[in-house]
Amino acid sequence: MKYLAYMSICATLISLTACSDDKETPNSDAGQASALNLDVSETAETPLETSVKAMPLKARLTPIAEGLDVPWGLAFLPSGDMLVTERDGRLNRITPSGEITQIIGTPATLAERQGGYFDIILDPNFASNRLIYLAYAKGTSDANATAIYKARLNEAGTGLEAGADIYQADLRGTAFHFGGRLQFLADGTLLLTLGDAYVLMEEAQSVENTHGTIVRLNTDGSIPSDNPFYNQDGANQAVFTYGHRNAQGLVVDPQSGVIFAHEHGPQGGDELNILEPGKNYGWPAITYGINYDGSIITDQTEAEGMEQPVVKWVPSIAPSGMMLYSGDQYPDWQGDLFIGAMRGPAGLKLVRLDLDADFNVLAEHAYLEEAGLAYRDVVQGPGGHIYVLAEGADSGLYKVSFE
Ligand SMILES: [Ca+2]
Repeated sequence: MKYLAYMSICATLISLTACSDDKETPNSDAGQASALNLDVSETAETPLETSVKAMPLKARLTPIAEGLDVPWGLAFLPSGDMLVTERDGRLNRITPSGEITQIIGTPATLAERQGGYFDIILDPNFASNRLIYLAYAKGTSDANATAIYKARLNEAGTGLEAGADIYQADLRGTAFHFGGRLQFLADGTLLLTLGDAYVLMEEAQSVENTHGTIVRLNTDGSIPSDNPFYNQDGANQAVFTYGHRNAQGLVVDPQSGVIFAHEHGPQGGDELNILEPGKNYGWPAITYGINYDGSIITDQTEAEGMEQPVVKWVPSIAPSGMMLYSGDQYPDWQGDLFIGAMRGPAGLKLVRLDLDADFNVLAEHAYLEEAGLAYRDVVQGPGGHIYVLAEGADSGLYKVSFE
């Protein structure tokens, strides 16, 4: 019941300001010039739930590596070093003390508008095979696609070897809305989010192409024969779910197998969804958002055969990156979702969704709002510590601590 009340309050908060997900970069001048060692009080996003847990109240950012240009994806190596992509086409290995090595042997990318390097993840057997998967924009301004490059990180951690594309989604003609988040399922298959290219929104309702979908692949790029549309005439066999706009966050709960994806709405209407194979998540037939010019995309917010989000953000927060916390550093937060937000000026924050054991959202909390940074990715590191990639006046890799 509390959750229904929250949904109804949100629905009244339609904003007429622009959504940041189509900007090149978020406001870089919002907030404080320095993000270092800020003491920032936690603010509850929703007043409906007063937590009775004793929990840390102050978030602090400690810089690990600064000066990164649109850092996009972060993966921890077993050694404790981190792999960090920069959107304009660099892959770095960064030590815990902040020493940066640019990795060579990486693929050429379309570093334009929202295109470039996106997410990076390690193979589940990385410890023995040293394989990595990089999602990136491939092609030209008018003919490009999100692709996955698979390669072996050399022993020295300085270069990629034996690299090749294992997958390329359908071609589009804009450099917007590429998706680009990667996640493994427990069965060893790989999910990749794919955007609607901004101008191909209607195609998100078709399973005959990959625009506005999330696809499921084997790690050699072949398509699992138990994909939901594998045997449907005319369908693109890789499609796992559809009706998405531009999903930039994807996590899987290793215990239950539940899959969360969030996506940018247009103006208003960002969503968190729970994915199930073959389901239609509605874009653009149903949405809680409107066009940037204030005009209506559709007055429909629900329809038969289309899924409802478990959370919607009106106005938009431009969500990016997502982590399901499981660490011992903050035991009260085990099973909660952390989500980066990039919509300036009010939506520059790290969001924590307090979930119960059945994945109901009990409350939403915001941190680091005064830092003036946009959070592109959030990852749990060794020891249950939390790390973010941030953009703005002090772009970089930060450790977040709560005191
Ligand atoms: Ca939807």
